[in-house]
Amino acid sequence: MANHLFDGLFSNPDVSKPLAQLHDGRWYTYQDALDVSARFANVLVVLGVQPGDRVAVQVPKSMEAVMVYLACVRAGAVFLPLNTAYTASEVDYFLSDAVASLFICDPVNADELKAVAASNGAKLETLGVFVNEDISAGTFADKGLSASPSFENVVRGADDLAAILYTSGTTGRSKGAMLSHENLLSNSKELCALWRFTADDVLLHALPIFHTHGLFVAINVNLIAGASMIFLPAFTNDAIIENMPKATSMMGVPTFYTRLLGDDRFTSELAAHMRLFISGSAPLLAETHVEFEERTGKRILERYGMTETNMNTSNPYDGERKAGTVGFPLPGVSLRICDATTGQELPNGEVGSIEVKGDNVFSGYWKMPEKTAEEFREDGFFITGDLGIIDEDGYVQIVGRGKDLIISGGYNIYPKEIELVLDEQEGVLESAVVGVPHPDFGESVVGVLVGQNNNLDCDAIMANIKDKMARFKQPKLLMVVDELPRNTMGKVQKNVLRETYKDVFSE
Ligand code: MLC
Ligand code: AMP
Repeated sequence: MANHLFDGLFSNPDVSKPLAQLHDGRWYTYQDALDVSARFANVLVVLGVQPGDRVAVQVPKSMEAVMVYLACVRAGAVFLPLNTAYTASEVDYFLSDAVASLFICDPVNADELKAVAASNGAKLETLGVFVNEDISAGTFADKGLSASPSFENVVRGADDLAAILYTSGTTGRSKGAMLSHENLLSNSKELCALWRFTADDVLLHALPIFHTHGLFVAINVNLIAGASMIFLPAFTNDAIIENMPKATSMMGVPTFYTRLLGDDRFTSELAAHMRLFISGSAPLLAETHVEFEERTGKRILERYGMTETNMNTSNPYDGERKAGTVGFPLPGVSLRICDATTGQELPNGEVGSIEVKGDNVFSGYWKMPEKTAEEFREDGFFITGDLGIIDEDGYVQIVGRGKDLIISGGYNIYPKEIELVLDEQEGVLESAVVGVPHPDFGESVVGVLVGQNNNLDCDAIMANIKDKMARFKQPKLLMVVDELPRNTMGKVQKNVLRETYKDVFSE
């Protein structure tokens, strides 16, 4: 019986092929993936998960975690991955908003998260990994070992929900982007063809798997191609340099590339056999593109996407990969540049709001019909919040953001969420959060505070916000000022703050 996404992902007939080489020396074949995801799907059913139920998952990167994703697809459940850096209070919001029926977490965090799951009516399971029987006893993975390796997939059509991925918003409240089977499948099929992935590829996988890039772009493309991955627990220069000789391709955020360029062991000899380096999730500086080519003789292929839309554009595989651009709209994606206020389409060469439409675009935000309506035009185009132009050769260039967003090392941070927490701190009258250039993360967070009196204790504030938000969102620097710059309407001039603090991380 048809399960739209699963059938599309596993259309490669050679099940004996390796799917992933793990850092602990284990291998997963495609047959292993079929067996383990079936076992896990059976466990989901035993735990009472019904088609359409949300299964929230916050676990360290592992193949078992990938199998939970596939098991959810097979069981018709909605997969809801969560950044491992989220604190208990952040997890609480996601479980409650999504009304998750099951929450799978890291055994290490189970004690802390037990109450959070219980108060939201979600069953709690710990994932466990197959590598060590002692630590896996009683876990979800352990239950999988005694379940059947065959499972009749739940029938799911193109429009059925496959996943909800939360993205923060300008109001400070995270929104769940609802992604259907077809949103995910159509996009990975296009990318697989465009980037020429085949069963001969070996992808160096060092991205986290709780976001679109590492999960849907990397893993789905790999599965459709019938390719293999070297599945690393996280990005480090050491791991990449050690494993590159066995790989053909890599996907990364710009920080991966700047870190590698800062390492003398990353040479043209090391990269000579590599077929493809792809970058996305944040702007790749044109100078990084140029430096990379000078070092390796390879041109990084930059593409542009977002959680709500999967991938929208890509530089070409064969043609000119133009530095500082994100290439052309993917086949099946309509992209236009519009006047942000009137919605009027603008001619090429003019800066405006980037809007997209296609099978890749999500259906809306979970339980937020009004927010959804605000971000779609009447003719179905989604307003990305990014500002761009289409150049004379048809390449899309992102020139800024209409939304107040910071992208740090590929992670999105909405200032409002941080400001709300800073404003609550003792002695703080008001705050403004901006992103400024950072040599490693591209952009980094600076919090600018106005105190009720003259003795704000920034160290105490940093200590106090530790448990309130994920580490990557916390300001890397707090500055105290007498007053925030404002325009005549009273609005904080963030451009002035960005200019004032633009060199704080490079000095
Ligand atoms: C880690 N830290 C960060 C950070 N990552 N701070 C700000 N921004 C980040 N991205 C914190 C750590 O907690 C640590 O805090 C300190 O900064 C230094 O950490 P590190 O050891 O140097 O970082 P590392 O663990 O190596 O991680 C850096 C990274 C990682 C770049 C490898 O952030 C990463 O994998 N990013 C990829 C994000 C991603 O996949 N984005 C895709 C989104 S999908 P302390 O406690 O030491 O002070 C999307 C759509 C699309 O955007 O188009 O793809
Ligand atoms: P996210 O919500 O985490 O999916 O992040 C999506 C945002 O990342 C987009 O709206 C863009 O602002 C940004 N982004 C993704 N890819 C690129 C890129 N290649 N260049 C510039 N910005 C990008």
